[in-house]
Amino acid sequence: MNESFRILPEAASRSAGEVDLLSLTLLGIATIFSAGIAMAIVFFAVRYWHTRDVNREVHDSVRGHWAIEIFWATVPLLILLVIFWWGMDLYLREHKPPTDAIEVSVVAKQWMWKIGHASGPREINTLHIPVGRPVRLTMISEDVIHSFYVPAFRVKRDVLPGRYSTMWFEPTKVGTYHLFCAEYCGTDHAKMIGQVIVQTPEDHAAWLSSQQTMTRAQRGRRLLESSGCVQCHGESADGEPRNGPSLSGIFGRRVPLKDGTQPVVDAAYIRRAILEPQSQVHAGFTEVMPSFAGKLDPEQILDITAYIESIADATGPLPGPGKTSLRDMPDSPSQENE
Ligand code: HEC
Ligand SMILES: [Cu+2]
Repeated sequence: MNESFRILPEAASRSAGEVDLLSLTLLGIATIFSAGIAMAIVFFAVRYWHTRDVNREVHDSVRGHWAIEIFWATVPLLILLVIFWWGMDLYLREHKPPTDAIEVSVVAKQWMWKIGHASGPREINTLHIPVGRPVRLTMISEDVIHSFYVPAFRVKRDVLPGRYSTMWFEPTKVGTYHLFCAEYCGTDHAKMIGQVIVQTPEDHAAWLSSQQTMTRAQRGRRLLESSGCVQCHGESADGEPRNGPSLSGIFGRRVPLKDGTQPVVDAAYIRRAILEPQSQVHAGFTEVMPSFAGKLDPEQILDITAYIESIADATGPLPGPGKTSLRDMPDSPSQENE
């Protein structure tokens, strides 16, 4: 395609083509109707200019023409229903990430994007991803509302303080694409830009292994110790669980709460459990957990969440503080490297 002139940005994700087709269809339909109506106005104005003073009632022969009434009510209805169905279908597909998506966390703040990969590496204003794999972003802001926007992927989603938002896409072309903040967020909003670097799977694997970090889950495990969570959530010396519920095997399951509800444990549940423990008390436990608001930042909470997710299939209490080392951790790549 001609690089020097484009009406639309490059299309580099799986859904980009269909998003373009839908918006061009809408534009086409709107153009046909607007042009048709404008031409009819001009045509009738000219055609009937000389009869403008004639008494209308005499010539009003169109009134009560049922065929026409039904025609111009049903045709637009059908067109609108097709647009509605297509748009809704695409929207729903765009909002349901495939289960095998690569997990990436995004923490926005004035004025930068902090990106975290499940396998450990963190980057700022840059996102490295492999081509041909769906990527799911879990995003949160440290201050005001931002919006994560990658025009080449045709995706944009607000990044909110105090609440996770998610988004997914599947890049289809190797290359470097613009990342913008699409929500005015203060003085340097215009500088809150970055790059999405889509690599071949081999290049991406090489990039990941060149990064040499703990995985997010490993960092999360460390935080459970350094923040004192294991005091209550680990196992005591005599093997009895302590006064907090075990964090093993809870991710993705339902937990019974004191108020009778049974929410599913997801990232948002864990975040609330850490920041507002009194808001959702596990049935059968006392409300002794202190809030960690202001003590753990959003990235640390995401790391802890990654750890709890990594032990989603485990049973029993967390290993006690004395017994843990990184070697005991599930799927730790540093073991292979050693
Ligand atoms: C003083 C003891 C104590 C400490 C310290 C503590 N917790 Fe808790 N935690 C509890 C108790 C008791 C509950 C159950 C009651 C409730 O839900 O508030 C709980 C509940 C939770 C839950 C919800 C689990 C469920 O089954 O509903 C999570 C997640 C959690 N804690 C994570 C943490 C993390 C992460 C830390 C450290 C940053 C931590 N806790 C520190 C006592 C503690
Ligand atoms: Cu911003």
